[in-house]
Amino acid sequence: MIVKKMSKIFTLILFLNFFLIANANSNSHSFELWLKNFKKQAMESGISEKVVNDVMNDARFLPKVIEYDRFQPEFYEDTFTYVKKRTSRKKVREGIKLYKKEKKIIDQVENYFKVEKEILLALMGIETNFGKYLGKMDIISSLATLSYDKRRSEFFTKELLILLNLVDKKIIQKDILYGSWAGAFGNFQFMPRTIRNYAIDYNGNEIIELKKTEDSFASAANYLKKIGWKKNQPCFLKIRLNDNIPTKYLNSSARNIKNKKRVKFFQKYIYNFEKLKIEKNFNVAIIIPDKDIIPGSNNNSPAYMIFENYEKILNWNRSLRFALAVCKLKNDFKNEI
Ligand SMILES: [Ca+2]
Repeated sequence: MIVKKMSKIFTLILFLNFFLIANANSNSHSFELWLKNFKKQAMESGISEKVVNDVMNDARFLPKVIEYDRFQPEFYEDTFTYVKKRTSRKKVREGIKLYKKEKKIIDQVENYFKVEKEILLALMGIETNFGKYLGKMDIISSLATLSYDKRRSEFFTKELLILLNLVDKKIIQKDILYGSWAGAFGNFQFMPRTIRNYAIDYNGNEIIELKKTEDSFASAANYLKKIGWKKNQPCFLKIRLNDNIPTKYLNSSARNIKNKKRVKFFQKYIYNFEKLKIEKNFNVAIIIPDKDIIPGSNNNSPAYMIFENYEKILNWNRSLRFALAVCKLKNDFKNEI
């Protein structure tokens, strides 16, 4: 079964490579046409001609970006593997090391924004392994490629326009725009829209430096605060479900968390509920993240009770397992810092 699935994936990759090579020539021609139209659109939206030309003249079509977009390995990992890979002991040790080095500024940010240092460290650890994997892609070309590509053109065109606007206003410097293949930037992997809405110049030197501790931690804290993260509130709890739980109470998609109820409502569906020691008035939902990802998985396991803070991490990145990994790492730090 696994061999069969792997060979299918392999065939898909082969096909994709062939498709990409076959399309490379026609792409470069129509990409130039797209670029011309995009520059016009950017100027019409009010961005100065100089910045549009400065920034966009080096934009290239990057076939690798399309390849990454179509085949993202993490979509195929089960929850256990996904979380374990991203929350290793090594990662906890590295986070503590960073905290000790930058204690003064991180404590200051925690107190000012009322957002725990542990959740900030966890997000940075998951996003970039504490600044070690910031990405080396030319973000302008990544965003241009994804804007030109049909799949999510509208979304990425808006992101690219926002980024040009930030450069035009001298909030972000063009020369440092290297990051992930999907256009995310800095220690916490902010997309342009997130930079515009939540990033701040914390040290007051008039530019936002998201690859540096001061501005990046303050911006991440500001973001969490603004979307409603609540300090010292729980994020998730691993549970064992009884077989009698109706499937309508089980969420497997991060898009829309449904059927939120008080903890006490779910009591009868949870094995050994008394041992959980949880306040019964919290508003919670139940998730089973493997269901839509792993064919033939046991529908009721693994299962988690999720709280309001968990949903804030979904705002940050709409993936059930991403939010679990972040909150698990946060708890690991909590026990050790
Ligand atoms: Ca700054």
